[in-house]
Amino acid sequence: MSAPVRYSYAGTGYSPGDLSGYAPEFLLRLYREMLRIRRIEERIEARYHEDQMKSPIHLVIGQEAISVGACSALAREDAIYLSHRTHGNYLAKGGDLKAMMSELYCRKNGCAGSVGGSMHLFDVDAGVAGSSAIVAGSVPIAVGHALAAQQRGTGQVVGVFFGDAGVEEGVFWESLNFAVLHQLPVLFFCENNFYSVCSPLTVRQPEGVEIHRKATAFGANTMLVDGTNVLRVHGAVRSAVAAARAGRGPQFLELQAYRWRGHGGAGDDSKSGYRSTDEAAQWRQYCPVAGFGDLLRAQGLLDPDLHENMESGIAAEIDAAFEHAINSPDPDPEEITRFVYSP
Ligand SMILES: Cc1ncc(C[n+]2csc(CCOP(=O)(O)OP(=O)(O)O)c2C)c(N)n1
Repeated sequence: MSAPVRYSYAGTGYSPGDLSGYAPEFLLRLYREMLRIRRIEERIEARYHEDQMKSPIHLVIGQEAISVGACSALAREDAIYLSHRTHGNYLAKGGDLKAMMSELYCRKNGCAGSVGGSMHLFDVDAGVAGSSAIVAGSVPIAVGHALAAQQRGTGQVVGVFFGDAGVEEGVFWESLNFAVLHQLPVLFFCENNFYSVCSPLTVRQPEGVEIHRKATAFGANTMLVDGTNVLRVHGAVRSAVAAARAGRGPQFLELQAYRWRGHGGAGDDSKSGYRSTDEAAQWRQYCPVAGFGDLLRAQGLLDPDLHENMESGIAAEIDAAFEHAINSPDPDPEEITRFVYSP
């Protein structure tokens, strides 16, 4: 394999020991949530060519264990901020699917009133406090939210998701420094999928430099986590949440997984040449959803009937969400400039 990935810790696979200490209902919930995200993404992808979803999209297939593992360790009152690759984290935190689909179809009742699209999902009730298409743009906002939580003594922790390119923005390091200085209750979730659009980490960062180690040098508590294993993610985030809530300051987690689809839009981009088909095939062996399902089956926790039941329930929910979005009204033309600021 021609590997641009220099220090992969991901793809360790699932093992029976991972399950110990977890209730079967919780394990099945994690599996169902990952499966649900995968099926929603597949449906979006399958219908994107119809050109009715008037929003750019960034699919999260391959990274579901990060969304579900992290959000299952957060309380509903905790807040998260997202990057442009929003769907998995929004859904895992409890964001409303119908409102998300209406937003992708640019309908009036979309979660951002049709003016945001896929890169600007939010659901305040579920703690999805905001998202930004500007790389690392959400990071200082999340840190500000954590400062407010600390000053008000709300007990809330704030998580912010960003990709490996997020740490190539100055504002990220300024924000991390400020968070460490003030020991803020903020969790930095760096979803390292090894690419920024078509550029691998190898052409962007010096050899031998690991992202989490740079964050350690800034004084943050850091962890390197296999982001293809939902239980490793959950366990790491649970301890990070406990530390942040106990006043031990910001926690930085580098979560490694692989983006299976192209950077944006629908479909596989493996023929475009910036990464090898071998590399993509290697990573597919560590499917976060199938790997966990196989383990649950091997341990007698998931049988064909239960699986079929999950699949049909998810399919019905997706059908209803698409129908809701497609049949919802367009925004009023006179509203189009409502939030536009022009001096
Ligand atoms: C400040 C800024 N610079 C450049 C871009 C263009 N851009 C959009 S997504 C992206 C790559 C993001 O990669 P990463 O943060 O690793 O997230 P991923 O897409 O891999 O999830 C870039 C460079 C942007 N949106 N904002």
